Amino acid sequence: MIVSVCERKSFLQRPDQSKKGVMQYMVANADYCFIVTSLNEDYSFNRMARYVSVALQGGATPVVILTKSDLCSNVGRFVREAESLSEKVHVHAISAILDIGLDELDAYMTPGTTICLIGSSGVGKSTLINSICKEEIMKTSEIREDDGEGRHTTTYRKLIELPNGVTIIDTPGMREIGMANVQEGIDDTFSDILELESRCKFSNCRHDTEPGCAVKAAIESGELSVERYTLYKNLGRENSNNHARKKEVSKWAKAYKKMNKRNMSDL
Ligand SMILES: Nc1nc2c(ncn2[C@@H]2O[C@H](COP(=O)(O)OP(=O)(O)OP(=O)(O)O)[C@@H](O)[C@H]2O)c(=O)[nH]1
Ligand SMILES: [Mg+2]
Repeated sequence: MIVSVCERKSFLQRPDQSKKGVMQYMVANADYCFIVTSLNEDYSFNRMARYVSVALQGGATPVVILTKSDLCSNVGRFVREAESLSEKVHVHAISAILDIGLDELDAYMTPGTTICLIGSSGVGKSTLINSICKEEIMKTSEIREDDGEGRHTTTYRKLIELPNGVTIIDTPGMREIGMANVQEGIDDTFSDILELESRCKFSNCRHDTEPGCAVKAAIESGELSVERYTLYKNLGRENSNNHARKKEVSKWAKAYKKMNKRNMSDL
């Protein structure tokens, strides 16, 4: 029985890889989105930028959790790099196995808060949840030895209500996180670049050959790295390509509907 329908305050979605132009809903009403990535082969700055953009677009606060710090000899470098992604992002390095850094996460555990965990398979989402709950609620399993990939142990979303009033949502490991309908989230993640663009002499500056270009000046002075700017552009391009594809699909859907109507009236 549906008792009431509450207003949705956040909503994370990504493009469905198997159906072009269709969005797949991941989770709703999360206050914090724990973006879980392990400090081994899984670590990817590009992927992190994607997750952060999706979280910001959806209205959840992105928190990057770098897991398996016990397997990494240079944790500080990765923390600094993750922090450099966006001023909107919080970063914590933890080891669930050795109980390192878990106390830093207490700050998010306030009654009434909802936290979702997303990331690739095998990064330790369910292990972290078990550590937070101090109980084996979720099944976990070893990553594959040959390529370090996870085994997709969690196959459904699970909402866990803790006695302290916190709700945690575990999700199945994701293979890919594409960009679609997420331009605001990308802009939010790379707000420093937007700020630079606003300082260009011409409002329609393409940051190419125009004089008074603040983006080019920042790249030349080392304030902005080419890699960061390229990543911003590439994510934006992918997003608009997917949008275009969506439009194309709806164009065909409309034509199909029209054709069906005509056929019906012929009967
Ligand atoms: N060394 C080390 N291993 C860890 C840590 N956290 C998790 N693991 C191991 O990583 C493997 C995968 O952990 P899971 O918790 O099943 O990963 P998951 O992200 O839930 O994976 P899916 O359910 O497939 O999405 C397990 O063998 C864990 O014991 C950690 O902090 N350090
Ligand atoms: Mg799991």
